[in-house]
Amino acid sequence: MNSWNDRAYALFEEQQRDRGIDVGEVQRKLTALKIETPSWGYGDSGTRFKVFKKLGVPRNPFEKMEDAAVVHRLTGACPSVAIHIPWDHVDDFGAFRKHAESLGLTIGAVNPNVFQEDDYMLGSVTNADPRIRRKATDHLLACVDVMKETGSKDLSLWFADGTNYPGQAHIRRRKHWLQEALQETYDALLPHMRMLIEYKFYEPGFYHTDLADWGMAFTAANHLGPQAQVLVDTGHHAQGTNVEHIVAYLLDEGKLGGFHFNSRKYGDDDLIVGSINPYELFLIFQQILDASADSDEGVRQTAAGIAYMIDQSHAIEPKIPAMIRSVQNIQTQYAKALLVNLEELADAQGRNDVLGAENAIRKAYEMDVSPLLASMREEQGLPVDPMQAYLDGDYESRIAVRGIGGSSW
Ligand code: AFD
Ligand code: MN
Ligand code: MN
Repeated sequence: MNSWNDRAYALFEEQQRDRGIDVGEVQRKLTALKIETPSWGYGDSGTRFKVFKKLGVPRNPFEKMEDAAVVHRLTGACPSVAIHIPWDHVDDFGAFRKHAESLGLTIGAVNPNVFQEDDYMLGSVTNADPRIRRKATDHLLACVDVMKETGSKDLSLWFADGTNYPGQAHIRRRKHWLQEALQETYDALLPHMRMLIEYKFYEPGFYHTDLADWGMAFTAANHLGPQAQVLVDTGHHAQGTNVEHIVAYLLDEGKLGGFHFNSRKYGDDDLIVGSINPYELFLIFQQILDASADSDEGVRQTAAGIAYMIDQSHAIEPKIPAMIRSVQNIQTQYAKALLVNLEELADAQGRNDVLGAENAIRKAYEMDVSPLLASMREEQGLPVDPMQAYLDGDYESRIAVRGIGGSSW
């Protein structure tokens, strides 16, 4: 590192040593944090009002992998890519897997799409028409078959199913139809696979959504069994929801399977994670790190098995830089959470020292972790500033030949 970084790191290490924090251990855990990027985050996407098409976005799933490989090459933190079916349907998933592997990537979670065909206007697995429920369930089963070819472990389920008006549909019958589809799909999973059930409190259903909150997803997962867990999308909660409380509860119940990271101000805005409320992201990681140190092995295992996935729609910002920024924001808040002295915190909590416990958390959040991030990247032979490294490079100009017209789907 340059002399400034060296001096900053030396001061940082001394500051942390004096607080009982082992910076070497912190850096090891920070290096071990792997973040899955979404194939759909590289293609054109937008809002229901407009998709602003960008020059050079991928024209096919293979090119999405090439863009994802750039993010991984510059950050060292993104070795897997989630795919979305049929947006990422290819004739030969074995060849697709080999293409990803040739780029230093693996194919991660498989996301079925049962929300974009006309048949699904009034619901997919909860549709009153048994023909449509069958069609949707068959798609879920087909995605399990894709997982067998891509070597994926996680089936990541989100349903747009919901209604717009009171009385439109029978909510309890829909609950049973949903569970039937989940059960049939769950029974098709191989022993190493997981089903991650995602919830969302509204949109596109504006009156009710069949999987509207963590409790419904938790209950559905519990009815299925140990290979079903909950996926927390950080943008899927009503205003003011305490997301880190949900995370703590699901961790303690062994049912936190993963995240879809993004930021929200008002709705499911799919903004760059950590850009609106970085303290929430820090507090989520603090709960995970607390669970990682828990005396209960099951809680520790749940924390260790979390899939950290980004799910964002970069409507106005350039795709690859937005993904790099997202990864940097995740690493920054995780690094800060690693600086919480858990013994100091537990001691203050045990003494009902309100301000002491709050301070034990907040002061870690207020610390500058840039020397640690620089050291971690330097030790891996990575650019200390991955964003600047991308901007200084020529990848953006090289992919311009793709023209305009690529899309997420
Ligand atoms: C939309 C949904 C949900 C889902 C994602 C990918 O709100 O978050 O996980 O699309 O299918 O953002
Ligand atoms: Mn999501
Ligand atoms: Mn969403």
